[in-house]
Amino acid sequence: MTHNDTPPRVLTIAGSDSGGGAGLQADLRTFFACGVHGMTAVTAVTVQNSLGVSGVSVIPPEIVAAQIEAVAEDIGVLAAKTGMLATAEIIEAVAKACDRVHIGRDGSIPFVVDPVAASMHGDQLLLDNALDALRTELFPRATLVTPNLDEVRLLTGIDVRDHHEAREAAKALHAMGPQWTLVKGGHMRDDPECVDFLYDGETFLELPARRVDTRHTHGGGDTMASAITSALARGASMPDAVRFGKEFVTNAVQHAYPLGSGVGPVSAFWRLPQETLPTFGQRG
Ligand code: PXL
Repeated sequence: MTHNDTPPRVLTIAGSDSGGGAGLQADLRTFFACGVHGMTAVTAVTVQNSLGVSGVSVIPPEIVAAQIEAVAEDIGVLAAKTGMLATAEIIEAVAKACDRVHIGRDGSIPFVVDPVAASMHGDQLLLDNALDALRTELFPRATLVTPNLDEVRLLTGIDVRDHHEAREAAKALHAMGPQWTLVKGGHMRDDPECVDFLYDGETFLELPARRVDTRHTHGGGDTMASAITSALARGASMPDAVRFGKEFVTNAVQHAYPLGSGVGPVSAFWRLPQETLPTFGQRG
């Protein structure tokens, strides 16, 4: 590819994190590091810093849908993902817009649904009554769903404590309609291998990775789903895309940096060649 060739185009349907750690800011950073052109359908603006979320303004559902259609019709979308969707009305509008532009399992465009429900500070990013819409409107359209264990509990009622329960949860989620299910084990504190379970309704692929000891993991789920989406846009099979995403996020957690006085973000910078940047001095 020369510098003037159009790269693969990917879309994130997600909320803004003013602190730049998670949400669409993490998605765009990851897309860049994965060599794809990132586009955004903004669902909500959060007022946020490293200490948590102190305000949310939700975008009108028809504006979310219009963003999806505008970029799909002109620029084209090779793969899409969702992050914070905020309300049932937005989820319904996203489902309809995706159908119109063939994003999702019955269209031809891979669709990764990251069922974001809360921040790691426990701030609510999805209204309680929107869980049902997520299950009924988006899961059947998803090529892949990527819940962490907190989201697994909200969606299935299963409180996963070991690998057997993780597999049972993947089966319960798969019955809700996605083509592939990824149950992420990062929140299973006493598993040193952070095993993730990828399930297609028949077989399990188990993906272990080293556990990194850091409290700075803000945006980890967003980063992994974005890396997977980028790989799918580049033509990877689902197992290869998920292996790539797992490797990407493990390195990003390894390079996580402190920010403000709270929780810092995982870093997509690990993939950039540092030596190409000139040194200008430090402003603190
Ligand atoms: O990491 C999940 C997430 C997604 N989107 C937004 C967020 C967060 C976590 O804080 O703020 C906007």
